[in-house]
Amino acid sequence: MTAAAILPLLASIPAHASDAFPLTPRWWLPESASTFSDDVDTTFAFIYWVDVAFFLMIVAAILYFAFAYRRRKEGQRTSPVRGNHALEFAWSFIPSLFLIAFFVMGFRTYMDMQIPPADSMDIRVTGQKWNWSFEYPKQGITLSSADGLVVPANTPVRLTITSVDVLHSFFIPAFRTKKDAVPNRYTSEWFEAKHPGDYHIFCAEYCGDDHSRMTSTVHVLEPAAFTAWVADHKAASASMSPAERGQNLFKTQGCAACHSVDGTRLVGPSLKGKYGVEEQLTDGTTVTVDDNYIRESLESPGAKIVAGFAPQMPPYQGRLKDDEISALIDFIKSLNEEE
Ligand code: HEC
Ligand SMILES: [Cu+2]
Repeated sequence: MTAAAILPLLASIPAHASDAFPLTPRWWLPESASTFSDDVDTTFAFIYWVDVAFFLMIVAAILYFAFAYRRRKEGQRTSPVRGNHALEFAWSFIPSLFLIAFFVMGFRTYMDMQIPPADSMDIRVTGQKWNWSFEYPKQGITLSSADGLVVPANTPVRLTITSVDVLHSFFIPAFRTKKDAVPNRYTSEWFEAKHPGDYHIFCAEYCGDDHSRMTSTVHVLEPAAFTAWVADHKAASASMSPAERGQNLFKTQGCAACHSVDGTRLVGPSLKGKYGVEEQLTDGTTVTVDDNYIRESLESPGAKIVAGFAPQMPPYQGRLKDDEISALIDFIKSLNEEE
């Protein structure tokens, strides 16, 4: 077979590999919910079944040869094999056709996954111990892990991902998409969800104590429902009091991952009823929890460490604006009134 014969053969591998290969084992994979997830599964399944076939052929050959050429008499030798060009050509050429097919299928899907369409909607994803925050630059909305990532169906969405502390990895199994969140660097991934629904988000990079709780959900809405949601969300945030804004920041800035507001001890102390209380510090001194102490806790958390806790809090210096710090203080204050 010449190159002229092989090229049309390769071109005939369908762009959407899933159309060509019906043996994809859907039952052992997560739901396939993005425009390229079927292709990822099919590429995987094709490689898998080819491997199964070769495995069986090789094991069968091993068993057959072991039996056919077993030593029958003491001192018996088999005649030496001097080589067989036709056979050697066949076992090099046929597998290399499979390798080329793996490459073409994999490369096409990889390029699909790497290159977001030009009209993609942008969302920023920021990982931190142990929260994902989702920022919609055009819509002016910020969401936390607890809110989830809200996106329209049948619309390409491009995520620009980073981390403020350690390595995390943003993983949506149903969309077959996963990218590292790296401090001081942006990575990106994109997807187009095929239909409305809720899908898991995981952090796929071990990142400390509460790594396993660094989960969230993608809420895929019909495009019209998404537009309505954006309008509702903006109206609701416009009418928020400072304490309510603080409550929102408390979620989107990841405070809620380490601080409860109901008295439960997490990685950090609960902030319920904290305001105005005398706090015992590790160096034996005490401090009153007031506006200045809270501000200092945010800007340089290492300055005063609460007794019984590890210095795990990340500094928020430069990440929170003045009015955001004030809103957070108002929220922490408001936790006293609720009692
Ligand atoms: C990665 C976990 C983590 C995150 C995220 C975090 N904190 Fe903390 N925080 C701690 C820990 C642990 C302590 C106790 C040790 C210390 O004093 O540094 C603490 C202490 C504090 C204190 C002092 C509490 C006291 O009892 O005196 C305040 C106030 C506070 N954090 C507020 C916040 C706010 C507001 C945010 C979000 C902007 C936040 N923290 C984010 C872990 C965290
Ligand atoms: Cu993580």
